Amino acid sequence: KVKPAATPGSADPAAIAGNISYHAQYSPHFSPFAFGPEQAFFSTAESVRDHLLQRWNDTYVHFHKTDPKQTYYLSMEYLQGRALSNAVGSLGITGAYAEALKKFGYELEAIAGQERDAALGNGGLGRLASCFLDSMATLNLPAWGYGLRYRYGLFKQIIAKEGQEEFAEDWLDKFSPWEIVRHDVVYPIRFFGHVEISPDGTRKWAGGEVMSALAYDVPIPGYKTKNAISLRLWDAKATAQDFNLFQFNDGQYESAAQLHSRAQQICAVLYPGDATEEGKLLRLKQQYFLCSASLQDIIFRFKERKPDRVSGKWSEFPSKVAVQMNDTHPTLAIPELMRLLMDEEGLGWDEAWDVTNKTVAYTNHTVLPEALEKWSQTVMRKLLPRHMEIIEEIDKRFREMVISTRKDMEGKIESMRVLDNSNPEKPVVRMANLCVVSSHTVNGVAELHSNILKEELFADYVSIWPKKFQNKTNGITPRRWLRFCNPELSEIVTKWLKTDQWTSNLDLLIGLRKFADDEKLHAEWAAAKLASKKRLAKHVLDVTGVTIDPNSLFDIQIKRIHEYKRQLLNILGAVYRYKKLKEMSAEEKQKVTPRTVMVGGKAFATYTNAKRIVKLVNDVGAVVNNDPDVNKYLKVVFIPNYNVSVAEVLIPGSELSQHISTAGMEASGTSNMKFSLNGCLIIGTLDGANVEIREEVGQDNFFLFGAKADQIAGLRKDRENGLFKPDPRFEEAKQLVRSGAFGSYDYTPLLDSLEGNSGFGRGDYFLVGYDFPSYIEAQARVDEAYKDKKRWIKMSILNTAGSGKFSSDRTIDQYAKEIWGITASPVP
Ligand code: DL6
Repeated sequence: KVKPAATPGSADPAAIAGNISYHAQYSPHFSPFAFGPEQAFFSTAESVRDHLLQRWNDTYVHFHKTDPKQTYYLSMEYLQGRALSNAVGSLGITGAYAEALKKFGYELEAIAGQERDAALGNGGLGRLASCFLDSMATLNLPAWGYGLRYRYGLFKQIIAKEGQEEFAEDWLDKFSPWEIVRHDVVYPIRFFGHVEISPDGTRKWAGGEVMSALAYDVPIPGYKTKNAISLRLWDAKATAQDFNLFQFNDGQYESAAQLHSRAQQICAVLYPGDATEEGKLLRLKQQYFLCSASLQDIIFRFKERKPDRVSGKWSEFPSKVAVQMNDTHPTLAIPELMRLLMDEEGLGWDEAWDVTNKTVAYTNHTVLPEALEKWSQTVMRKLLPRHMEIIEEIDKRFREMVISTRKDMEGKIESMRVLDNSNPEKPVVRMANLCVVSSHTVNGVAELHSNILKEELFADYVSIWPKKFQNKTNGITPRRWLRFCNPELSEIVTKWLKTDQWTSNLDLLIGLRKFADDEKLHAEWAAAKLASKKRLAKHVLDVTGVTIDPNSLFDIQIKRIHEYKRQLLNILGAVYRYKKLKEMSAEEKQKVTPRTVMVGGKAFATYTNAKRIVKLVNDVGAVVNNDPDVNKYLKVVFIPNYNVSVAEVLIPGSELSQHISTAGMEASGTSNMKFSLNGCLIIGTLDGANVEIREEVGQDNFFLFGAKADQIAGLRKDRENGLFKPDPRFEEAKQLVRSGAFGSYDYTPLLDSLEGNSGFGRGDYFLVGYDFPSYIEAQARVDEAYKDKKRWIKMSILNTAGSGKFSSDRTIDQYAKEIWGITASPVP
């Protein structure tokens, strides 16, 4: 009934309602005359997009005119989650949109819940990239993100009888209202072919197959600023010329559209399985596709902003462009920039190398050997022959440089080289080494991790380039991860700090410390937590059918399932707790702190042990939750299909969260920061960012256990030498699982990975057994602390108060100043 009116960008509820109605009628995606919640979501999102478009255009023009140095963040992953609440919140029009939707009989929250998560990422690395975009926009930085527009996001996880099953996540099932296809931003991308040498000796890549990269822009609004930046996602397509009409009419449908089908494969899924050669080739194609399209676009913009740059001003490039490689996945940006500069723009090697080196920087996100990418030289040469030549030249010049300047390092050269030819059957390119050799700066993502990089993984390079290595402790955006996902707690924070400025200056949270004993604050804090716990309990009931008690301690571990993250330690701890409860008298049970243990996360489809862990959590839950002897005191729930929007419900309702990786193995972790910000206590090891969180919130407000990073190698050695004596409590827990108490599934291989003396994945490589007793003891301290409500709430307040450091605004400000050399450029 609301009159349609095309008044884009208004903040008046009546005008907004008219604009929503306008989109429903004149940007229709559904049959007319129905306006259910789904239609309401798309029309509302399109109406919000009008605001974003205006800002995006203004920002583009402003950057064009002022020509600042700009950062381009290259990442194979972005975990954007839902965008509607974040967009209206950032634009300061949440209330106006809520009121407008009321005119149609809808609540904003319910309409926002219609949106599908954009899950173009896998875990922490992808979510970090999304938090970074939010901070770049909020800090008015000239910066863009580049990624791939995967047709299907990270798989949908369903828990069936046999455990996790994976299904395609159809986030584009209808369409995404946030993306804007740019039909005029198209670049050619070549694969295969050969290198042609012209008479003057110049080399050029030719032949092979060429497809197109087409840009889709997702506008990213800054919080309370006019700036909106771009997440530019590339899609692959072939043209009509690549469609063989003759073959098609001859009934050869598949071969007629071969290139079309190969183009579709490129952006079909994130991380296609790479067990086969085809899978490996596809992943390499994806990486190159991202790098080539992005660099062509960056060069285009460099020239567009000052057309006289077209020739001869390449030394200016690094003063106008910074490229950040998010892990090694975009490493091909290095040889691609070299190729474009030399083969397309006519620069010589030295000049091209100087420009490339001053432009690119690399962030390392893991020290796990299996995650350090290595590509077969044979595959690389076949797919990207010119790039392989360039990589060989980089390798050769690096060796020569070391030999001529650092005689003392000669013995180290082989392990530092970009090319690893140690296995003549399978020579590989080491992508991390290529990044280190070619970048001006390399950083780790938490202090401990950066120190491990400097002292172990990259120690040899440090002696050559001591200034190249930095730390940039990760951060999270306080807008999504407190302001918007936890409105109750946000209001209390604003009320007690007497300002809402903490949303863009998180250090202000420290002001809560002086109220940590205030009883009024305690009452409000407890009420907010209870409201979030009830919302969480409803989610659990909806998705699992299990009823959980909001008065029990909510204990959560949510992250990708991986042996180093040790969900197995958590679940064996719960098994031990269950066993002890079974042995207790009714009277003894009265003294127990009731607990709900929740675990969520996806296991990579081919990671068998991770899938067994998922199954075990589910099996333990099925027994414990239905055991009337204990289920008042313990519930164990597996939260299916963990993603960003599920995290937004879980984190506000959490009281204890587990960050319990084997020390030295989790580069940083970022959910630890989100939990702590929301007043949740951490039980954790001294690993990744836990170390810094504990320093900031205070040792008394963190439940620490476990071996330290510098003990791990020695402990593994001890095990190999048969010196490890397992604690009887650990044996009891494993034995109960082996006994079949949790069903008939065969857990022998999983439990056997905790036995024996050595080897990756065997011999308890992740030291679950070693840390088990101190973990159980730390959990007992948690139980005791929770009984004292006053103490617990104080600790909770002190966690929030100590979270200021972990704003991604702080992280991005440091990248901007210390790596990129860019400054804020607010739209006037
Ligand atoms: O830096 C973001 C994130 C860290 O918080 C995690 O600790 C780290 O595991 C993750 N790294 C990756 C890279 N691959 N692996 N494994 O996802 O980065």
